Amino acid sequence: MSSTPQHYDAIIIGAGFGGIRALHEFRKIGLKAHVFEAGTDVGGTWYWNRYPGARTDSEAWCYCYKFDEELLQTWDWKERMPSWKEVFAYLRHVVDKHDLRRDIEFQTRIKSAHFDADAKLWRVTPENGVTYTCQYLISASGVLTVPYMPPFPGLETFKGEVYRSSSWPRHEVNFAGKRVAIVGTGATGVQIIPVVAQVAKHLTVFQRTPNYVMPGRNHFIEEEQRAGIRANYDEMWNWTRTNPFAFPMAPCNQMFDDYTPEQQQRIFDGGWEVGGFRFIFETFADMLVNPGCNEAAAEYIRNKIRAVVKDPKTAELLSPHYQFGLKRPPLGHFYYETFNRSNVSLVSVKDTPIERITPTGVVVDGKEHAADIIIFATGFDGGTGALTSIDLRGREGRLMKDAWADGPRTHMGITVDGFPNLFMISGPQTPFANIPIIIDSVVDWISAVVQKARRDGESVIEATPEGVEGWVQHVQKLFSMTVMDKGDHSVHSWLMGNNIPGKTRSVLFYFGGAPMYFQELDESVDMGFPGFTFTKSTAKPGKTATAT
Ligand code: NA7
Repeated sequence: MSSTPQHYDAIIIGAGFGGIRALHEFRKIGLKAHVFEAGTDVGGTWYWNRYPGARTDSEAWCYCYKFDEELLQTWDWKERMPSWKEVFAYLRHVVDKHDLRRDIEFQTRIKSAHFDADAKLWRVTPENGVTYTCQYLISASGVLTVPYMPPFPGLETFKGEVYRSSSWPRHEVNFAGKRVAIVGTGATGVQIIPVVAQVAKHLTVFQRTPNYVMPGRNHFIEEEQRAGIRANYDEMWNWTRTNPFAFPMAPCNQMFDDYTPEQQQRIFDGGWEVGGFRFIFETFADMLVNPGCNEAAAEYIRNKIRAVVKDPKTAELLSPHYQFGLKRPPLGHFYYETFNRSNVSLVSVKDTPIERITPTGVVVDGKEHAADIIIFATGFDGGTGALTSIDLRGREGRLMKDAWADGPRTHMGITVDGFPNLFMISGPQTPFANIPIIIDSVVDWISAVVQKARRDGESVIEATPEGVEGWVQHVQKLFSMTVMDKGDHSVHSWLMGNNIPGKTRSVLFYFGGAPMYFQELDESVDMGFPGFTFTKSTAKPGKTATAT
């Protein structure tokens, strides 16, 4: 057996939306790329999060790839917000249609990746212990990959069934006639609760912080609408370039203070009725920066909760009182209505946290809530978790975990100084926006910089510390303009990382809007990649050509 490790031009971690798009691109530009995927199939988020009620919060026709025009004209999306099954089937189809599966190695979780500065390559080792080498390392392991599980005492003594939303089993879970407990009321819990409530004997919801849940208003896509979507893709892609959240919606230019209170209500009504994120995107452009507008939106939603939930005490417990947008607002389908059911009870664990789990239930404030099944939907170490949870080392053995101890530091959300030839897809400090669209532009940028380096005979591409410092300052400044920065810092939000005990609250996303980000990517290419160094293949390590 040869002792020389298998070498690839590029190793891609993860076979979700980002990894698949990157593999397709690298093949296109003639690179030998290989994907390592922990699951048994492609899908990423849509492989793992197969819990009851799991569906996208984005509309199907823009939560997909742009690169395959034929597929856009032939794939039949069934629902406005597709279920996990539909997205999973779509991604499997893309992979098979483009014969990508042969370059994806499944059930292979990456344990470590070390940059070898002398050899100018990455040494990548999965959990199976076999080491591979590559020139370019692409992290496509997603925004929400590493689940967070609070250490509830006594969990190991529980005699019933335990499920985690982020690693839902492949078999059907039978809730009929069972007493079910669910911990967590984020976007995931909000999707699970109405579905399980319909079949469970009793559902007890343990809520720490209420969310502003907007109506999803999912529906089947009729043939006529489908034909309209297919005829308008070019226009839609153009809109995704001008919408702050990269959705195909005409830009909203309405400023809250330009309207009378009656007009403001009517505009909010319009956004609420049409459903989905349109309550944010199609009402007022200044909702996340104008405190008056933000509070009016928050009060509008609280009034909706009061109108739906019959028990005033439950309605009040479900009503948030922090800035709208501080936590990522979930979309619900009959979420608030579910709390009017006689088989559903809400237990607030805000002031009286879960004390322990017993063999037969969950104890809060000295009282046991009996359960046959417990579901944990307790969130993720978002943004940075995927990279800080593995042994990822750049120059001089520096760990990414240490480099980001006080929060992520990136250049354009794609690269990190001291970690040459590492490119992140959906990395921290990229826009908080429609993910497949951002992925598309990021992969195009990575492709452009790699092609430039290969054309010029340069083997190492690296962000400069100045480039990174500039980007960090930039994203911080953008964040400081939002209500999130001024908002209540005690409210946990994976958007800022403070949902994880001990994690520094920091700016994990770029809040300048997708159009400005796209422009910055385009300018970077046009200007020859400022803020990066390029090392010639023949040059001694450390000897670099600087793009200024
Ligand atoms: P989230 O939105 O981070 O929600 C996690 C939930 O778990 C949230 O309600 C937390 O309450 C709750 N949680 C966490 N720890 C505890 C403890 N110890 N006790 C009680 N409750 C707890 O994650 P999701 O998976 O729902 O959504 C993630 C994203 O996926 C979502 O935004 C979409 O982009 C898709 P807290 O709010 O911290 O008080």
